[in-house]
This record gives sequence, C-alpha cells and structure tokens, in this order.
Amino acid sequence: MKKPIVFLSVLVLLVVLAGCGGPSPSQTQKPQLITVNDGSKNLQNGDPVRGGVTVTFTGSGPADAIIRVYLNGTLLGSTTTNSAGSFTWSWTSGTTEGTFAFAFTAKAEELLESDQETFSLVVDTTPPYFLSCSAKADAPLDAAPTITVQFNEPVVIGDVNLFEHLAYWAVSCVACPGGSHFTVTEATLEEGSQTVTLTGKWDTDQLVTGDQVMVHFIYNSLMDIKDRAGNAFSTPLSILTCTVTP
Ligand SMILES: [Ca+2]
Repeated sequence: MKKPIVFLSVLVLLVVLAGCGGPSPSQTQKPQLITVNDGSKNLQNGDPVRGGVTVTFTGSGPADAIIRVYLNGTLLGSTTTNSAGSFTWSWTSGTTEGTFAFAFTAKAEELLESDQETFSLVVDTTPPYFLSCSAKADAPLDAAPTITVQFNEPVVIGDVNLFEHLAYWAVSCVACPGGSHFTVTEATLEEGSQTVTLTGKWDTDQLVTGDQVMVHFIYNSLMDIKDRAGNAFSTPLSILTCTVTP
C-alpha cells in the first residue's frame, strides 16, 4: 500500500534536485574572443603593439546581448552582439607604455552579467636601439676574441644577411694602452634576437683588460629592423664604447 507514496516522494525529490543542479541559470553565458587584429596581423594574448594602433576585437556571445569591456578593472565601453551573437569592438593604443588588461563580459536581458573573457596587450612606443657592448679579455693566439653588442629588446630583422654583412660593422680603439686590436671577421645575431656577437681574428687580434674599444654600426634601412611591436629601428649610426673586462 505504501509503495506508490514512496515512488511519488522520490519523483518529487528528483524534480527538485534537477532544478538546483548545474550552472546558475540566471547568469549570461560568457563571451568568447575569436580574433584580435591590429590592422596587419592577428594578436595573441600578451602580444606587444605600437602606440596609435587601432586594435579590433571580434568575438561571439549570446544573441542581442550587451558586451561590456573593462580595462584594468574599470568599465571602458560597451557594444552589443547581433542576432547571430557576433560582436566587434575597437580600441586605439595611445602613447602610454605598459600592460593593458582587457576583460569582456556579456549580459543578456533578465540575466546576470557573465564571467570575464580576458586579453592583455603590451603597448610599446619605443623603437629598438643598441643599448651596450661588452668585451672580455682574451689571451693572444688563443680562441678568437669576441665583442657582444646588445639591443635594448629582442628585434625582428627582415634581412639578417645584410645585417650581418661586415661592411656595416667596425671596431676601433678609444684608449688601448694594453695593445688591444680587433678586426671584425664575423657578425652574428644570436638566438633570442637581442645580442650580436662580433668575432675578431684569432691570430692577430687581442683584447686586453682595461682598454677601451668602440663599436660602430651603420644602419641600412633594407635590413628592416623592428621590435616585436613593429617600431622601426632608425638610428643611422650607432656608436658604443666598452671597457675590456677580465
Ligand atoms: Ca620597443
């Protein structure tokens, strides 16, 4: 006699439980970014961009929803998705360097604002340049002496062969009481694209501690040196002085 009542009770309990489980039905589905483009290429999360560049964010979310855009935690603007759920939103970088952390949320009518879809960009307005050189003493007739030259940041070089051509590199002595002597026989852009190694002649060249040497680099625009954001190297002549260290 009690079986139908137990069965009904279990059924009611199951219905109540089903209504409580799963994600909150009152929150809007989170939007998704599909492409972020700076006008010439697609950007990945964390990529650098130049100043004054318009970045277009394209994404999808629930149809006819409000998309809110936050920058570093503050509401910056909003747009809406169309009936197919697509949205685009643009932002132009300024002269302020640093990391810009964007967060996108969706809000459909009658529902709560969604969780955030995040994307960061690093604004870089400084063109690459040669920061320093370093020279280590070497023993005569030992391995060839080397001098390294460092950019301030990793670079992207269009024509590495031209960049490494000896016509554009020279080393001279500023003050060499120790008798340092260096003729560039090879210029090599190292992995990481921030350091260049200049190699001298192993038999006639030497670097002596305390001497001061000077590296000259002539820029040819066909080398097409840029930083990762796309700022162009533009110094016609770079001169770096370094003291030979032990
Ligand atoms: Ca830069």
